[in-house]
Amino acid sequence: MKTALVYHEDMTAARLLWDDPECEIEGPERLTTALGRLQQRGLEQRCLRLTAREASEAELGLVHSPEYVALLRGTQALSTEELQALSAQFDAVYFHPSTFRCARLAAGAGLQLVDAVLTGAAHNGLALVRPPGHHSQRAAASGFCVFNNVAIAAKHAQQKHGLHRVLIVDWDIHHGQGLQYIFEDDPSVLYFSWHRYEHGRFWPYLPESAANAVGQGRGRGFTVNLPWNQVGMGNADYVAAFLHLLLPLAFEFDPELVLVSAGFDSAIGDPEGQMQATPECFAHLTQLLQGLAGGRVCAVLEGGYHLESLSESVCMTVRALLGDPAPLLSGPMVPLHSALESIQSVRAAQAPHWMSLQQQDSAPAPSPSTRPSEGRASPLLPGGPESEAAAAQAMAALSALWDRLRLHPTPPVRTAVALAPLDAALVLPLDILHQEGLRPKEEMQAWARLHEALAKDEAVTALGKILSLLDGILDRQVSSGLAATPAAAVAATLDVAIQHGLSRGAHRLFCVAVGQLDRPSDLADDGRTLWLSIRGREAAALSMFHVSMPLPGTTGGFLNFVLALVLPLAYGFQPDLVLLVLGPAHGLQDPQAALLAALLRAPAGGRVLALVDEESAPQLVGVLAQVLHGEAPPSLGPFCMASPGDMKALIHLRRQLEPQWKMMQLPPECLTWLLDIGQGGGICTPEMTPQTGDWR
Ligand code: Q9C
Ligand code: ZN
Repeated sequence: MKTALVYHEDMTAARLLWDDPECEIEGPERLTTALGRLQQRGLEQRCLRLTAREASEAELGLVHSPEYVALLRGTQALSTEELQALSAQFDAVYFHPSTFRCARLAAGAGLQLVDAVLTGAAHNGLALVRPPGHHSQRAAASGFCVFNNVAIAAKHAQQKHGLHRVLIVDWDIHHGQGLQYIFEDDPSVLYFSWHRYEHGRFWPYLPESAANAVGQGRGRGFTVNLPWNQVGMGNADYVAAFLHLLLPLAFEFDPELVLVSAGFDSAIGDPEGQMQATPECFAHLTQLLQGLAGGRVCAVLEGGYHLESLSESVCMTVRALLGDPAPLLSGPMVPLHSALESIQSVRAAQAPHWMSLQQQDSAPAPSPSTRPSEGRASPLLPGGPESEAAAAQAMAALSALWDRLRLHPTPPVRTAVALAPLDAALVLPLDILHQEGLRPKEEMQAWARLHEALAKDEAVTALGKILSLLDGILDRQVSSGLAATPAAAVAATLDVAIQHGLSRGAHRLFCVAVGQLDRPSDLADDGRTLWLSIRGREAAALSMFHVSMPLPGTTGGFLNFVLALVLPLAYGFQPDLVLLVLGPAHGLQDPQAALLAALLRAPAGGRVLALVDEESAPQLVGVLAQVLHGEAPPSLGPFCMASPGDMKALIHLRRQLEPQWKMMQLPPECLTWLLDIGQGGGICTPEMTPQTGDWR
């Protein structure tokens, strides 16, 4: 996996030359601190280092008017007084004699990154740039932004590389109104932005930053605005926005490239955003996006003004791009009511334009909350800008958190396999620890006596390898594993693996069992294991830790099931380990199995052990090994809407489970409404629909 890191130190030249409290936060130390931290963590050294080039005037012309480019060219020769007077013509902007060069390098860095990824020189990457770009418009600078780096990169990807669908994810805490204006009538670019909004009372104070701005003309539905109406949004809110809004649309859109307007003023500690998401959250967001576009993710720095928080968040983003597993998210995974209201109002506004939202809810937007603003009881919540003690306390808590993270370094081996030699040969080359039967023979024989299916020699040998692999994961020597066992022994092996994991001190095991596999009958329903079986005959939650559901029959149904059920369960449960078992007649297509394994890595801190039967095709085994290793899963193929039966099953489960599993939540009024249309107001009982393939 190659990750490009594009930079040029000349981008540190521009700085504020006069007194302006609004602009003083955007300084050169933003870049030097972030880069320094990447070096300190050994991350910069693992990247393909590229020196930024200047964008040509023709390239700037992909987005900006010739007059505006000429105006900027002219700033190089202006006096400080003239620069200050010109700056005052724009909103929250300052110019410096080096601004034109810096801004051309910033735009050029984005182009170089896109070229590296689309020519295959790199898989993904980050451009560390300033000035930022997403507020910049065809003929206007705004909000520290001069040229719209990401917009230019998107147009370039289309014109020079022939791409048809580009997704822009703007996770900066300000609305990238420049990006919105440039692409609002363009259905080939899907623009998603979340932003601090507070019902219009936050900069840039635009009505078009609201959820009901969905694009114009043919571009309707290709602008997605998620306004946050309260400060204090955290990890649970950001992940919920991805699972319940961005990712369903993004998978349906099926982009060929993902550009991230990667502003980190949405992270904890930032004076602009006043949000609470911790740096690891950006590793999760990045990893979730890597399921799209064959992993072609290009992140370009936008805002981020708290140097410590910015630098850590940049490191987390680069770690995820490099394929390292994301650290577990800290804090309670319970979205704020205000966040759910925002997400739901966007789903309602976008439902006419997206199949993936249609059956689930074309529910009316919830009426605006009359609740007083909520907060989380958290030592990390600063008391406001004036509360210095609270801010200091928050920073102390942050430092402690990062120290804890450093105590859990990435395991030395990323993926280990226990496979027959022939299969292993197909899966190489990876940094593989090929496990031999390292277990005491007596232990294996004891297990074999208990399980008839394990009595055969080869099953015992396989089991020995699998238990060693499990130990490797629990001891943090190995991140993820892939193992094969004879078909007849899958269930018994899983049973032993669960018992072994629990006895080795795992606190929470999440078993995702696909195919004809029964839940071990002696498994205690004590919250230490969460059992999800797929291909259950019906959708049923026998307890909050014992869920079964039929395998959905279409791409849309499968995606709903992963995004609305599997990942919310996983994020809520915070497992030590995920056991993903593909049992007899599992029915998953290779790309589906790969996506499931790839996405499950994020909530599990990378600790996924996939268990397949020995007869599985080498292609399946190969693609599972690759995604567990951090490579991107292949595309699921064309999007087909979920069948009504699959939707009903999902809604039924969500209704049963969401009181306990808060990450599954949408505002209550939405699901009630759904059940009304689904069942004429009655209780929803799912019915099986035969899997007849695509349903339209
Ligand atoms: N106190 C970027 O993050 N100032 N630009 C707003 C509110 C402008 C932010 C004033 C903030 C611009 C790229
Ligand atoms: Zn910003």
